[in-house]
Amino acid sequence: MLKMNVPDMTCGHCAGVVTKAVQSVDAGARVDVDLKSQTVSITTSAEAAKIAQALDVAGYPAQAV
Ligand SMILES: [Cu+2]
Repeated sequence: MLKMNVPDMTCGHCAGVVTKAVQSVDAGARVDVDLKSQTVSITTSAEAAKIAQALDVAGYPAQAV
């Protein structure tokens, strides 16, 4: 499981965009967003770098925690 910090994620809309961005890399990824801590837990076999890149493109730069 990957854990990423996404500091620009502040509301339900952001959470939806982030979830879609992750699932554009791996449609079967399980994405758990915690808005309070601005972290995303992702269950996927995709590379972390690819997911980080997709989040970047979506406007939500992420850092691995
Ligand atoms: Cu938002």
